[in-house]
Amino acid sequence: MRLNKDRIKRDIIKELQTERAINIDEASKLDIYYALSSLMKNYIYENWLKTNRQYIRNSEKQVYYFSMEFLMGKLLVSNLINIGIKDICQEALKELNIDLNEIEEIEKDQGLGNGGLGRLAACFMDSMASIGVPGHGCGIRYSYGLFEQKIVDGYQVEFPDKWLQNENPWEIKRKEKSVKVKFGGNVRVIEEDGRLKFIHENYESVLAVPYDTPLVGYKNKRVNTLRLFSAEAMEQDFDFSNFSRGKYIEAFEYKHSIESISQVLYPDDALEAGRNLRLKQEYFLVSAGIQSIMRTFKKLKKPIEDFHEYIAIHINDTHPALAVPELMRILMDEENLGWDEAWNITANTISYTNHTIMSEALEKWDVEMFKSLLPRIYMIISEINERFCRELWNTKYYGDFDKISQMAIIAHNQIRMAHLAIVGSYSVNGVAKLHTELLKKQELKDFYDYYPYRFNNKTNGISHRRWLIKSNPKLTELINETIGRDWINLPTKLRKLLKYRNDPAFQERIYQIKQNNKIKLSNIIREKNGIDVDPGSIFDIHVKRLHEYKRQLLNVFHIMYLYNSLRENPHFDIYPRTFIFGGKAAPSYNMAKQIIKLINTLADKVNNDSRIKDKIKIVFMENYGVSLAEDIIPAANVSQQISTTTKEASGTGNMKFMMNGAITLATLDGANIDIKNAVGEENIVVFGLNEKEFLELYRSGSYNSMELYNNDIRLKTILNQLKGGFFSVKKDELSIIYDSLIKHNDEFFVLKDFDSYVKAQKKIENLYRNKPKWREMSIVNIGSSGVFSSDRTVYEYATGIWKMNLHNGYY
Ligand code: NBG
Repeated sequence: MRLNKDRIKRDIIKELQTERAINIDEASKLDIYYALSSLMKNYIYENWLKTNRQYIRNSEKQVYYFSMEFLMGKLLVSNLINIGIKDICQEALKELNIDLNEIEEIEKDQGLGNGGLGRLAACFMDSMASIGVPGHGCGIRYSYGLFEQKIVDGYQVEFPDKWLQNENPWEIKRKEKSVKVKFGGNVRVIEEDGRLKFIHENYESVLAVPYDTPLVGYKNKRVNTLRLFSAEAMEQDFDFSNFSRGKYIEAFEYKHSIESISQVLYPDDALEAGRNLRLKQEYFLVSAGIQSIMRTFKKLKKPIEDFHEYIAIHINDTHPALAVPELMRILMDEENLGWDEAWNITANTISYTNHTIMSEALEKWDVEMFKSLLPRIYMIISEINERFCRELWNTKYYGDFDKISQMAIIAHNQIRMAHLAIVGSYSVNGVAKLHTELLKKQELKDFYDYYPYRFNNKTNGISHRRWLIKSNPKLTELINETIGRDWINLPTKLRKLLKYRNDPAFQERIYQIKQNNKIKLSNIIREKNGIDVDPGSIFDIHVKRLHEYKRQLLNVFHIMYLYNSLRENPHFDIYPRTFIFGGKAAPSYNMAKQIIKLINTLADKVNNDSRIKDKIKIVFMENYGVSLAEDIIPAANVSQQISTTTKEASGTGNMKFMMNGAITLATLDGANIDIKNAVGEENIVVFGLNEKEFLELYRSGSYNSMELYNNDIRLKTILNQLKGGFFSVKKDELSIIYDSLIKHNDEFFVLKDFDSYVKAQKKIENLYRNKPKWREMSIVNIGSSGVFSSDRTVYEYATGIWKMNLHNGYY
C-alpha cells in the first residue's frame, strides 16, 4: 500500500465518518486516535499475515520470550516510526489542524511491568522485529498495570492503573485460540501397556484467552506477535450449571476468583512476591504459552523429537521457570514421550536470563502450597530434582551431602526456582559483564563449576528507535543531517559523530537541542508540579525505581550538604542545579516510601527558601513510567547511576541517558562499567568503592557507619537533621532512615561513599562550567552509545543462544 499525505488526510476523514460516525470538525482527540490507529492497522495486518505465513512456509525457527512483564509504553508513534510514515502523517494531521503530540497524549501507557526487567522485554520485542528475528513475546494481559503513583502531602499514594478503560486498539482477542489451564485436584497413576500414566483429575480449569498485538519491525515489513493471556472462567462451569441450581451470587464469585489471575501485576521490583496468586499467575503464563506454541508447532508437521530445532523458549528471570516442568508434562502426558526423550527436548529448548543477585528477589515456593496447587507439576519437579541430585552424587560430588543439598532444586521444604531454571535449560546468562562474573564467582558458583559451558554474558541494550528517534526527534534530525541515516540500521555507526566532537558549530547545535529539551521539560514541571525551574541550571536527574541499593539517599544527602553550606554561607559557590527525581516504591516497601517523603519534604523546604536564591531546585515528578521517561531523559545533563557496587545487575536507564548526551555520574556497577569502557574515563565521572574494595570491606565486617558519623561533620549534621525538628514532619517519622544508616550499619554504604560522591559532584560542576569540554563529552557519549542498542543485544541472543540463522545481513 502506498501512502502519501493527501491519501492519509482523505483516509482519516473517511475513517471518522464510517467507523466513528463523526465529521472531522467535531471529532474528539480520542476519535482521531482511534481513526489513526485503525488506518495503520490496515497496513500492519497485511504484513502481519505475510510474516506469519512466511514463518510457517519456511519452517523458520521461532523464539518465544516468556516474561511476566512487558512495559511497552505507548504504541501509536512508535508504530508510525517503524512503518516509516511518521513525518507524512504528522504533516497530514497538521493540515487538518491536528497536533500529533496531542493525539499521542490520549493513548494510555501499556504499563504491564515494574521497571528495567519489563522495559528490557519491550525493547527486545522492538529489536527482534527490526533486525529480523522470528521472535514473539508471551505474557499476561493484566487488567491493571503497575499502580499509578500520586504524591499527596509528600507521600506516595497508589491508585489503580485503568489502562483498559478505553478500548485498546492494538490488540486482537482470539477467543478461538484459548487453551485450558488446570489447577488443583489430584493425580492418579495407572499402568497402561506396561507404562505408567498420570491422570490429573478433580482440577479446576481456567480459560487462557490470547490477545495478540502486532510488533512492527523498522521499515522491513516484518510483524511479530506479542501474545498476552487473559484468564476467564469456563462458561459451562460458570453460568449454566450454577444458575440452574440457583447459586447466582456464588457463580459470580467463582467467576471473579478465576479472573483474578490476570487482574493485576505484582508491583514488586527486585523483591519476591511469594504469594499463592503469584504462583498461579506464573503457571498460568507458562501453561497457556506452551500449549499455544505446541499448536503452532503442529502446523509445521515436523517430528516432535525435533521440537527444539524449531522452537526456542527464553525465560525472563525465574518467573516463568515452570516452563521446564510444564514442557515436560506436555511432552510426556500429552505427546506420550518417555522421560529421557522429553528431557532432551526440554533442556535444549529453554534458556534463562538472570537479572539480579539480590537475595530478596530469589523466588522460592513452599512445597505444601505448591503441591496442592500444581500436583502434577510438583511430581515432575521432584523427579527432576531426584535425578539431578543422583547425577551430582554419581559424577562430581560423591558423598558430599552439603554440596548436593546446596544445589538441590527442592530443599528445606522449598522449591528454588533459580535452580530449576538452570538445571532445565541449556544457557544461563547475566546482563552485564560484572553481573555475569559475580554469578559465576559467587551467587551461582556451584552451578558454574558444574555446568561451565552453560554460562554466558549478554549485556543489556535499549531500543534506539524509542529512546532516540522517538523521544529526541531534533537530535535525530541533527544526526541524520551530519552522518546520514545508516546508523539507524547499524547503531554502532553513531561513532561517525566522534569526528565532530570538537567542532564548535556542531557543539553549538548539540547544546541548542539540549536547551530546547530542557525548556520543554521545565514547562511540564511547571504544569505538573507548579515549580519554576531554570533551564539554564544543570539538570541532574535520578529516575528509576525507589530502592535502597539504588541510593536515592546518597543523592539527597549531597543536596542537604549543599543546602546546609548555602545557609551557612550565602556566598558558597555553586552552579545552579535542578535535581529531578522520579520513581515508584513497592507499596509494601516502607523504607523506600519514607525516602520519597524525605525527598518531597526537602524539596518543599529548599524550593521555598529565598535565602538560597534559586541556586537549588528539587523536583519529584510523580508517576514515573515509560512516557514520562521519554520527556525527561532527553533533557538531562547529568545521569545519576549511583547504586552500591555489585548490586545493580546492569541498569538500562544509564544507556538511555548517554544516548541522549547526558554525562553519567556513576559507581563502577553493572553496565556503568561498560559505559565507562565505551566512552573512556574522561567522558564519565566515576566515584565510590569498586567491586573489590566493596567486597573486601563487606566480607571483613569491619565497616562501621557510626565512625563516619562521628568523624564527618557534614554527615553528622545531615543525620541529626533527620531526627531533630529540622523538617516539619511528624515526630520520629524520618528516623527509620537514620536507624538504617546508624543502628543497622548502613547496608548499602551510603555514608561510606558520601565523601567520594561530593567530590565527584564538584567535578561535574567544574566540567559543566567548561562549556566546550562538556559539549565534547556529550558528543562522545552519543557517538559511543550505539553498542548499547538492543539490536546488538538481540543479535547476540539470536546467534549465541537461540542458534538462529539470520539471513538479512545484519552485522
Ligand atoms: C533488573 C535489574 C537491572 C537490570 C534489569 C534488566 C530485576 C529483577 N532486575 O539492573 O535490577 O537492568 O533487571 O536486566 O528487576
